[in-house]
Amino acid sequence: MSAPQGACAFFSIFSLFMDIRNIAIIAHVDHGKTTLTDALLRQTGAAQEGVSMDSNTLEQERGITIYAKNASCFYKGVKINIVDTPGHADFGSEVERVLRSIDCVLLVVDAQEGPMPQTRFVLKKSLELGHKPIVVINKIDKPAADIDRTHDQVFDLFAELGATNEQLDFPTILAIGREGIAKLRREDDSKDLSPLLDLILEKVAPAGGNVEAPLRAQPFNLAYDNYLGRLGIVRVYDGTLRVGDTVFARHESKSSKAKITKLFTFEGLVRKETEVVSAGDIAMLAGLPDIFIGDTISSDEKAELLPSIAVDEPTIELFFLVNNSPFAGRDGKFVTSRQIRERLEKELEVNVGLRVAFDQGGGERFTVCGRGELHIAILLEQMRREGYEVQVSQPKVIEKVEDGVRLEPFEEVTIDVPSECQGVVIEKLGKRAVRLLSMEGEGARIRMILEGPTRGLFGYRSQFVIDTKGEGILATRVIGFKPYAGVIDHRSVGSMISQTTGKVLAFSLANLQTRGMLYIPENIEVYEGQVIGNTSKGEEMTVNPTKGKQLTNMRASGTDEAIKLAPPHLLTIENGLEIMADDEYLEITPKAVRLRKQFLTEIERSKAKRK
Ligand SMILES: Nc1nc2c(ncn2[C@@H]2O[C@H](COP(=O)(O)OP(=O)(O)OP(=O)(O)O)[C@@H](O)[C@H]2O)c(=O)[nH]1
Ligand SMILES: [Mg+2]
Repeated sequence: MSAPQGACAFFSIFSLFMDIRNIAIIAHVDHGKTTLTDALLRQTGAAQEGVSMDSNTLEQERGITIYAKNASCFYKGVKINIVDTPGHADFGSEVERVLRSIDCVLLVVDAQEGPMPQTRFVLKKSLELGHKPIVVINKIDKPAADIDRTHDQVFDLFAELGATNEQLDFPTILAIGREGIAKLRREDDSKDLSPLLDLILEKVAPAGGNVEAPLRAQPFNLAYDNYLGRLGIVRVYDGTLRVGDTVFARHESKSSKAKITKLFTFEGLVRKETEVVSAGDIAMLAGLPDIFIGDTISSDEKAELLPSIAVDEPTIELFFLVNNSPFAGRDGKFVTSRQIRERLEKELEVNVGLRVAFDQGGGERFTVCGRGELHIAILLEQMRREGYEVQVSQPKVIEKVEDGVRLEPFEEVTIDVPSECQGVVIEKLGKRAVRLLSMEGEGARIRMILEGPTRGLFGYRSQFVIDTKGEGILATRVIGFKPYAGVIDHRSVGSMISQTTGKVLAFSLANLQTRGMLYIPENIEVYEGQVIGNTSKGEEMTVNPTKGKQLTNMRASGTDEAIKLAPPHLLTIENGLEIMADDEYLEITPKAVRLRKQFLTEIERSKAKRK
């Protein structure tokens, strides 16, 4: 696959002197980062029509970015390396790492929503690192877009976050990312993104670095390849990386030596193999099996270390267990503890925010710690798609003790709701120890900022959707550990449990749906001890969902078909993690998500309770 000798030599010389700009696109979730990046790549010819940075199937289905990704394009002879970042708060630490390795950010803000919690978080991190952001007020085509208000809010946010005068003087550009249009002024008649590309060339400092100096590079992300093993995505600060060179990967307490076996740069959306990458550029390298985020990669073991990059601590934990439900092994390919263990070990190669304790529970149970429910749910979703079966316990927050004080993770909550919902939201969150900090807005919609323990927010999201009839926006972000907030009792519903194994019939469901909300449709199989719904009164209830109507004569048959059932509240991994109780497991297989009692029979359960 290597290029002919001549071409390679030309590329080497070319890359040594290339003018490079390194930027990241940051924003709150859904404000349009990926759409804008895709359009930039398309218009510069770096990517084809219809190809997206959200290349992972899960990303495409959910319409969110999960992994930060690198791409590049050429504009007016300059190479622009672009890192598209995820906007969801669970992946915030990934963004933070990226910010360390680029020179400027495009801060994308939705012209209707204005700055949201994650805007604040990523902007704060950028300002602290001394970046001078370019603000992109995006989605100006939305009917309720308000460019002036958004600009003012962004300015206030800069000021509040302690921006320097230079940072406060940020350039602003307006965009309709979806149509691939950017313009400096409202009245400009632009048909493409060239005003934005020109602004990038004008405002972002050339990557620089001394090509002649000894090598220093730093990984800010990891990737994995079945053939090449662990890959590091690095920014080259000084010197050049060359295939075949022996380099050191060092950290305060470690130093390992290995040979670079392969090198890639990013061209458009694809990685392109190369022999040499020089200062200023971003590369992916193979051959260093224990390369880690924040290491200094150098040719000289004594070279000064680059400032390290911190990886945020996990905030929640849960057990992953071998599936031992009565339906275990029905549709999974990988079901044993050894297989689950190997899969988790592989995940640890690249999933930087994840921690796993393998040595508890006699090898049948692993403690998995992550940055939030979505972080864990995505891993589970990926595993089930690969053919794994697993059971998980209810997520719990990770507590710690500092100077004798019990601490737990806290989150900032930003809520945007129709004003009539404000009361119920404050009341419900108040019961969960989440306190109102500020409120603004008049008329139809109110924006509130609240703060409370992660523990209090577990399971609240689905309640919020119901209370605001789907009209509310809720965004949360971990802000750190604070003193324990006391006992919170937030389970107002109980579980409806099947007392038998068999096929669920509409006739029984019709009765049961009057007692609570069902998680299952008719005509599927359930097992004894499976949780098939909740009970609105809050008590546990054991029921028989497999009972059919007693047939007394021929005419009565077929009446089941006339029964009208309300649509069930089907379980997904995410809502399952939210609603499950302490004595339950969520069973996840390639085809099903089931909730079950840890003890399947009533006798076992009452015995366990008495203990
Ligand atoms: N009206 C309007 N919608 C847009 C525009 N740009 C993007 N969108 C829509 O906004 C939604 C989110 O866009 P994405 O580009 O995936 O947002 P993102 O910031 O990458 O989201 P995350 O990566 O999940 O944080 C999609 O439905 C887009 O079609 C725009 O200029 N105008
Ligand atoms: Mg995205």
